[in-house]
Amino acid sequence: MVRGRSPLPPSRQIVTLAGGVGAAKFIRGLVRRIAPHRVTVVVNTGDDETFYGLHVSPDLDTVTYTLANLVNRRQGWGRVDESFTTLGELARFYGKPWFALGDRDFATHLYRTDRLRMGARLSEVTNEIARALGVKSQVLPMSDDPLRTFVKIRGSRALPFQEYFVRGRARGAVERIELRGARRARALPAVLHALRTAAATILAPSNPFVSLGPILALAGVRETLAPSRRRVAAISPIVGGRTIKGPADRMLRGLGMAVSPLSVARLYRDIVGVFVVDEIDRRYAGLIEKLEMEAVVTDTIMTTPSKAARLAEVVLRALEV
Ligand code: FO1
Repeated sequence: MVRGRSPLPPSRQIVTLAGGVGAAKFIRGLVRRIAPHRVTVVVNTGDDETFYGLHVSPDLDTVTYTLANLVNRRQGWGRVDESFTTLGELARFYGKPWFALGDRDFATHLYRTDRLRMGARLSEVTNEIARALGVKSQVLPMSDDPLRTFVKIRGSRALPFQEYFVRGRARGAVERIELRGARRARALPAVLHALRTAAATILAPSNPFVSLGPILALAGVRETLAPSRRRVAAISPIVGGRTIKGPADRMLRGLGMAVSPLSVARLYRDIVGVFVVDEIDRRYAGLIEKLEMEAVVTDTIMTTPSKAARLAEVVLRALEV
């Protein structure tokens, strides 16, 4: 039997650092190119919020539902075939809701909250939910400790992320992003272990401030990535001067940076060796290489799962996986 050359032992993981919708799209492509059990996803929990007394982890759920093939693909979050009877009934008591929690989704939040009240860690519960939904990849919250992202916009107090993003529709000039609890929160030991032993790490095309920022703010994460940055790739969430989804472009502008892939590359220069930009941004490749990164130019728009898989393939090839 002729064996294909396998440069890596099969157990070595491909680790992806992820926020919500953009990351999930990429991961859907990644698991078409790499066996799902070789994929570890480290997920932002800075967006977590309490609704109706329940612990809601939107990014964990977006990634888990996507990997379970249960996500509402049109909106990128929440469950497919969803109904909103419970939310409608809750409106009688709480008034008109601004955060759309569906009936199927409620079951996840009820289970998570129940288990946390019993004393289970968020990482344990996340694993239980992923297994129950048939997910083969490892889904890890960045931390078991609370870290909450707040966004300060001009003329307002700092708002918890979901209030800024969903209730406020991400409007207003961003003045500051606060990662409350970042100094106290510890990265999950399993996250640091996964980063240390990974075949390669990929920073998904997520918001660098509010999605990947909280993960990278945890002590030990940047320090673990830096020595092996040649095996770390990032995909630009900025394409043609704007984001595909979300407020990263407004945040860059508000924080005094140009809205370009180069600004994002600069944020990652100590930890990333391969930076992937869209063809429309080819002109930045030379400037990115001056940051001692390899610039990879490809189509990064993931309108279909097969386009996401093609992007994953390009990234894996650049990382020599
Ligand atoms: N995003 C919205 O724009 N509106 C919503 O009502 C909303 C509800 C929601 C419920 C559960 C969940 O897991 C995600 C939900 N999201 C909603 C998405 C979420 O706000 C963002 O995608 C992330 O927090 C940013 O990554």
